[in-house]
Amino acid sequence: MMESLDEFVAGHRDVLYLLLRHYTGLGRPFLLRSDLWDEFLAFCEAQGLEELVDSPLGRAIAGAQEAVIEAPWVYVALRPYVARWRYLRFHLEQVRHEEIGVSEFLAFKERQVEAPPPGTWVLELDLGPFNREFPKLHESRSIGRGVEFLNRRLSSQLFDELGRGDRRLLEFLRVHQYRGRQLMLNGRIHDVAGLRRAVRRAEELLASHRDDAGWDEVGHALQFLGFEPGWGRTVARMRETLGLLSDILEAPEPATLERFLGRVPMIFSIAILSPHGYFGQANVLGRPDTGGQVVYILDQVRALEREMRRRLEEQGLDIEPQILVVTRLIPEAEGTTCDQRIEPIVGTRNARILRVPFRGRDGEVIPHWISRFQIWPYLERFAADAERELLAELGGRPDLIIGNYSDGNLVATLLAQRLHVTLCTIAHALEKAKYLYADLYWRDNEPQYHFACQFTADLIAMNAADFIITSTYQEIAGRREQVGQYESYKAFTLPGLYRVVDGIDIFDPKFNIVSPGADPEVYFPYSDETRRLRALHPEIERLLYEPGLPDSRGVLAERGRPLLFTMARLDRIKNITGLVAWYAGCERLRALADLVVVAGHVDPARSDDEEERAEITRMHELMDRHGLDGNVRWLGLRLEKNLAGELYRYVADLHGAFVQPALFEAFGLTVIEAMASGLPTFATCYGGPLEIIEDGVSGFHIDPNHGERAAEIMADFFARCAAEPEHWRRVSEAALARVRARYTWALYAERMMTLARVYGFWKYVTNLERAETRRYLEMFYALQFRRLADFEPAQG
Ligand code: UDP
Ligand code: LCN
Repeated sequence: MMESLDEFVAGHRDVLYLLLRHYTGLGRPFLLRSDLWDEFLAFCEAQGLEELVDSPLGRAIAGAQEAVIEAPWVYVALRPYVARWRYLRFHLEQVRHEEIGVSEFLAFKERQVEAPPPGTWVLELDLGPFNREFPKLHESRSIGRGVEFLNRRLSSQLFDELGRGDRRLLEFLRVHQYRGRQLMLNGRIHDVAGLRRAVRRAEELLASHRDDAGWDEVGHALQFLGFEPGWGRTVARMRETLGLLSDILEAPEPATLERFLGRVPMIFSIAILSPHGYFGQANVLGRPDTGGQVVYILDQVRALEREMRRRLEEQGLDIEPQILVVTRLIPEAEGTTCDQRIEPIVGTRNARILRVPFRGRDGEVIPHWISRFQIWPYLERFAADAERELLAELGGRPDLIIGNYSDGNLVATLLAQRLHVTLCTIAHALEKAKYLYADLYWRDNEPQYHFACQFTADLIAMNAADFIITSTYQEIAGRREQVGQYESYKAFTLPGLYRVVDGIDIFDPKFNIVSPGADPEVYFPYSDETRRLRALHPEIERLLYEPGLPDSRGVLAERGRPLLFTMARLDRIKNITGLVAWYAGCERLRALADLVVVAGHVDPARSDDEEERAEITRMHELMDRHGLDGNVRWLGLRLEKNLAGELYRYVADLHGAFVQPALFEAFGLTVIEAMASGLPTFATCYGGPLEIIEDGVSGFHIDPNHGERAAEIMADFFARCAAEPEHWRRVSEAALARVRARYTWALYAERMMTLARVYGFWKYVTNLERAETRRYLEMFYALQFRRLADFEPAQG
């Protein structure tokens, strides 16, 4: 691309000059991708140069992510392909350009915000050097399939080249214990030759036993050969597991290795960290900060416990798996259970929520809820207190630590480092991708959002993690036109604080896509008559149609019309007010369907969140201005999930649809809930929904920046369904099929348990420990994070 651009520019200096003049003439220091492209099209049209669109210059601009302008210079960040970056600068007067480094680009960007005195030394964060020797994926389409790659690369490297892999494997099989009870191998096997012999003898011995015989029958003889429990509940299973090991010792193959490791009893207890919110099982959803993450974790826990139990059962171990969700204890719990230290998790046998309070400087317990943007000063102390309580509650170290969101990931990092446990992190949402220029103007945002602190924590955790779970590919690497959420941490700057020149490598095999599901007990198809909760219909009808219902506004004038349904927290980013405005502005859509909004509170006095209050006011304004009360029903309530599940299905009965209009949605659980209920769904093209829905097949993408068009797409759908009822059914069926194939908790748990074992194994047998990186991150934590986290938190 560069060569053809150079060549083109050399032959068209006049065109380049005019274009640069056009850009600089706009008088804006920063141009985003869409600005660059729209202005380019406008320029081509004005100059009568439409053919430029398909020239090397046009292609370069199509791949430009942003430009920084200070005449006569125009600096451009190009992303010609997913996850590949180049930086160029153009000089207007000299009509020339050259490639520059990322550091230079960022320094130029900083200058537009706050110019440091000349010669100021700027801290640059660069993780590149640590990763140089480390195996990396090469192709962007492989991103997010880290474990496959690791297994392939490292199994051949370990067993072929180094020739000492089988020795390490032997050592690894000897370390497994549960509360002092030896598992897998005992001390009778001393070396690899001994292991091979023992496996052969065990296979011979088991050949003469019934398939369904258990350890009580063969255990004694196996122990004599050097084996301990863990190989299987039945002889058939033991034979299979020994067969896998024997294949690996013969010629290691990645798939066999993964299957074998999947059977090794390594994970008996898990600690899941989610410190910030109201974390509970009732009355917490929809509060500021507690949305999908809580739903995700509770469903995840149920699925993981089931999978852990299934595996232990198959391995022949009667061990009760333990999962603890560690969160904050909030004494002023406002009707929730968040002031209780321990709460058993419904739908599990043994999983619990463990709550540990935040403490202030003098050790005093912090009684009130604190926004997730303000909690940073408390986390280090919380990690230390949580560690103590966790160890006591579990009776030892967990075998896996999973962090959630920026705060949970940081605490999980601190714990995993201290306890030497495998660390998995899950972002849920990286705020950097949500708020435009949150990095560049960090100083302005500091009092309300403390983004500098949050991004610093994110960098530390994502680099410390042994593996990272993401819900979609786009979360890591975006797509052709859009930067991935993790990718946006590769290079950015916080002017006056530090500059990140290589913050994360998304080609690192630590990244794995493991998508969540929707609870199948709650979100099932509207056509599943026998399971339907029809008893809830009178309540649903009251919610939808009853005049004067508390916490509601608007009364739908006519019953039985198709409903356009949306449900979300009332954050600005969720763009619920945007949807109401599009609806208001589209007569055709208003004529075809009514709008039902479940979000926030109708009475602003009931909200303790600044952003939410502003959205509530805007909702009322829109309803007043456009006279929406007969067409829009706004419920300022949190729906209990069974009620929400039946509401999705009720809307499906009326051949309605679900809308997720967010400006950006990291994943979007409501999207898969709606689809799992069989509701055709319209969802934002920014973030996860883009990948969940196949546009025009299993739902529709809408662009929140082009609301009129989005409303037209919805109106077209309803118009077509009115004329051709089969259309609704086709989309509904495709939505159901999509969720069944890709988004289930059973798939999730199976994958997660395999990953935990595989990364645990590689961490043990190779240098995945990455001690150098860890030390560098510790320094960054101590010298940078701590300073940023030393503030007096605002309340509310
Ligand atoms: N939710 C709910 N009742 C409500 C509002 C939301 O049960 O009144 C649930 C919704 O069903 C979904 C979650 O809250 O499971 C929201 O998750 P999502 O990923 O859509 O958004 P987030 O809030 O995490 O940004
Ligand atoms: C946070 C979000 O913003 C949503 O997009 C996700 O669906 C949710 O967490 C669960 O991961």
